[in-house]
Amino acid sequence: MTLAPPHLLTMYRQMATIRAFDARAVAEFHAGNIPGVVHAYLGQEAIAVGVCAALRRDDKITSTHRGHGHTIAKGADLKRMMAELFGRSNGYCHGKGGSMHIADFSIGMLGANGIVGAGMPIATGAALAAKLAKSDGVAVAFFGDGASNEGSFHGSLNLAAIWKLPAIFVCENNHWAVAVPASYALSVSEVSARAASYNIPGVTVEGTDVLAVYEAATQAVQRARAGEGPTLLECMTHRWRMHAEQRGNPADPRPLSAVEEAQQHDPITVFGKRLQEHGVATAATLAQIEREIQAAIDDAVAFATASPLPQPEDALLDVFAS
Ligand SMILES: Cc1ncc(C[n+]2csc(CCOP(=O)(O)OP(=O)(O)O)c2C)c(N)n1
Repeated sequence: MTLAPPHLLTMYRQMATIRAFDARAVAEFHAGNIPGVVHAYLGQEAIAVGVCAALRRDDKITSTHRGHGHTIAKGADLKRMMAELFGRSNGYCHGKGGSMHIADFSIGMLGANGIVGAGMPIATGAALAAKLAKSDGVAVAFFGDGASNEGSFHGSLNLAAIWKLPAIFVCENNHWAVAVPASYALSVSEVSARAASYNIPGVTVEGTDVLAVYEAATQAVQRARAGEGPTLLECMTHRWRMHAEQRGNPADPRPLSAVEEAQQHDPITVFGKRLQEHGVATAATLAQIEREIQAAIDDAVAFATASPLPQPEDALLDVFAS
């Protein structure tokens, strides 16, 4: 473990915060308190945290429909996020966007996105902007294995490659796109193999190991900042919940043995054990972090609940640029 203990503990705290946030979002959805959709990031926490730990605050990210983890890892405010999920006026989009439209430009979070694959061209544009501004900023696009079959993936990688843009394409391969297995939908066994078509590095890492993700992301970031162009980083992972929460809890169409197996190797529990083995934290330290996170999530839900609904007469506010 080459990182300093405070950094390691921050990574643990962020992973546990994402877990607690989305576990609560799932519960609040089924309690009828969240009117829109919730795509839980449970099980995938190590990817958002490992990648964002390699970034600066002014670096840019684009996210997906499953975006709470990326948003939290980039440093977003839990209260404004929860209020947005609740459709309340103190939320990030004043309650008009919901889970899939959260953005916070002040931390370089350019937006979640309900359109599969749509974050990649946006991140490519942000990387072009950084290059034209002669800054050493980088832009990261998170996306799923399903999105790697979209035209936006191929167009983005090609442009980023020919223009040597400081872009990092992070594929979260959880093996499923809704109910379609990657083993059916992908023409390759690993998404990273597609990097060869664009003459850029393609790397596959264990996406449940936050330090493995961090190391691979750090290399990609160094390469991008040095003007050497984009990287395709594929992180193998498992989605613990069904594609999206649904009223009435219908059965998950996937065979669940792989998920149950993955849950035996929970990325947060495994990382917590490693921290204890290396003397970075005691069980009591981790328990204290968990208590602080639970209090922060309770505060976020209380903030969301107390926040007023948007008013009908404000429907067109914040929709069009003035
Ligand atoms: C362009 C487009 N096509 C289809 C959909 C419907 N849809 C929403 S999520 C999803 C699956 C995405 O799978 P993947 O990219 O692997 O991400 P994951 O859900 O596994 O995180 C689909 C097909 C959509 N929102 N946008």
